[in-house]
Amino acid sequence: RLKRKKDNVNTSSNGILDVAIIGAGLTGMYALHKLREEGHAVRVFDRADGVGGTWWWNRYPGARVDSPGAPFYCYTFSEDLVAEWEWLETQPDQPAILSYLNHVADRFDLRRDIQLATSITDAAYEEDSGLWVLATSKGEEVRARYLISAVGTLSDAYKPAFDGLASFRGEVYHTGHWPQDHDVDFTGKRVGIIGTGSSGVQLIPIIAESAAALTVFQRTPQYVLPARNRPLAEELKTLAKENWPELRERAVATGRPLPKAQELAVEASQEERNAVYEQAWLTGGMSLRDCYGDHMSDPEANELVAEFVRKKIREAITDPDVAEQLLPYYIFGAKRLILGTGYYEAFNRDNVSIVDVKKAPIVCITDSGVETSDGFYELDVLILATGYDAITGGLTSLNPRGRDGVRLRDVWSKGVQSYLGLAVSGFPNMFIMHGPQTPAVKYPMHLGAELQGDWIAGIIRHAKNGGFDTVEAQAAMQPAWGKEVAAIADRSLYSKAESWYMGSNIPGKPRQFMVHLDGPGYHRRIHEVAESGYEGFEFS
Ligand code: N01
Repeated sequence: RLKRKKDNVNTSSNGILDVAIIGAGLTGMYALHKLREEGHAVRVFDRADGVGGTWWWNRYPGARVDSPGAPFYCYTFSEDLVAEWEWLETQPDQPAILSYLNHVADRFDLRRDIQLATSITDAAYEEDSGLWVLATSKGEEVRARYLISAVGTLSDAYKPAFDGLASFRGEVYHTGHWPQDHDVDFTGKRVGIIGTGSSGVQLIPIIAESAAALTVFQRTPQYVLPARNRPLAEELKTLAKENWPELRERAVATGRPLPKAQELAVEASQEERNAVYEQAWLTGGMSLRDCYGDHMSDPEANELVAEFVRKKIREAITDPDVAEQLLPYYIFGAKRLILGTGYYEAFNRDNVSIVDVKKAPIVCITDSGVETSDGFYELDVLILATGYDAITGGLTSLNPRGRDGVRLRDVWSKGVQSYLGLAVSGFPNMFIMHGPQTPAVKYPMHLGAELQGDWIAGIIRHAKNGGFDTVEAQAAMQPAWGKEVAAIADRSLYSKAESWYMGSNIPGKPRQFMVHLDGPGYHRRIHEVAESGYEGFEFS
């Protein structure tokens, strides 16, 4: 556990920060580094007791990175950092990633401007002074010229409002709020887990090893690909360290550091395709999705790969009825693909059972277990692997107030409106990193944070050099931006299923594909906007 440093808070001489950043995850940490380099007085606030954001919170056993894995799941801006850090496995686990982020915090001396264990409880733009006024959980008032949201894309844990949840007398955990101070012991216990997204899938085989009984409450079956975590090959380590600038350049231009397959599944013979699929299945990670170029654009190709996975599921599970329940029938990859280790095999164990809560929904939670419409399951431990109010939840739960006291949640009540996903009209001097209508989770996260952080530093510099105090997105730019993001999504298969990308996992949330799916195009676009003198922004 890290101790908060209370000294050395960096404000300008009048006690006003140039920039307040919310979130000390990988995004906020880069923004701090960059903006401090530019000479700004910056402070980062985070509710956690340590840096690392999602990797600080998600300590459940089995948490590991999924795509793209090491050595590419890292910052790209410093070749020295790349050279000095040793990744050991292809899919580093949560402790490994957290120690990397702690290393970065020390290496770039970030901690002196990070205030931990502090939630921002209110954020309001003050018209007269042109400042953001923040209230913290410590009772402080903080004033800053600029506000940057780096609150994370999967940080606002979603707990369904099950009737009776509070009455459950056993242990209850949400995967995103796993206990920091003790290990959870499943030995000999009757454990229930609701949710089979990435978090549930990573946890299930581990719980199965020690629990007396594990009941998996599944609403939607998933496509789970083998992670095949293994020691990272020396050649890959060397390749990365020796060619970093070129790899980085390719990642910026294409969204991936290594070349992507161009061949089309629909053009391959069945024999060729099967050989490619089998090899990709053996290689693990996201190889199966990426082994052909048309899986996520052509429904026919998508069905070919989907059927291959279904075949693998049938082969992995001994009981055909159980296998049938685990077969997904929607578009492969439209819900985020999952990397698992021994997930399907766990259902062959005598102590693991599956309950289909789409067929027989959960009615309530009682003091001793879960009641569905056709049965009761007595439990000692209940795990909610029920996901997040993704992409917007971190910011809408803060619900900042812009001009005239208007609340962001009201502005977004029928769907997100933004310009470049970076700014919202009516919220001057507020920038959002990895927010909705940006590539966020569909582009390398660290690299995306760096490019957005550099862009924000650029617009602040532009304002300062021009003698302006206020920067604001023009309302007229927003509808076109929204249409552009939606049009890209419509051309892909990602928007053709229910998923947290669409907001459909949260009751009442407007359905809207929230991710800009052309990451490289997005970054070219925001660069052009900067080059044009920030077209679409008003400086005053
Ligand atoms: O959450 P999810 P997650 N009754 O939203 C079910 C990243 N991540 O925490 O599919 C019953 O994917 C819900 O059912 P359905 C990764 O990007 C990365 O697992 O909506 N069930 C689903 O099964 C991932 O995509 C890693 O029908 C209910 C599950 O809960 C993202 O985080 C590890 C329900 C939620 O799945 C989120 O993953 C973990 C209800 N009322 C996560 N409500 C890495 O390895 C929800 N569900 C990097």
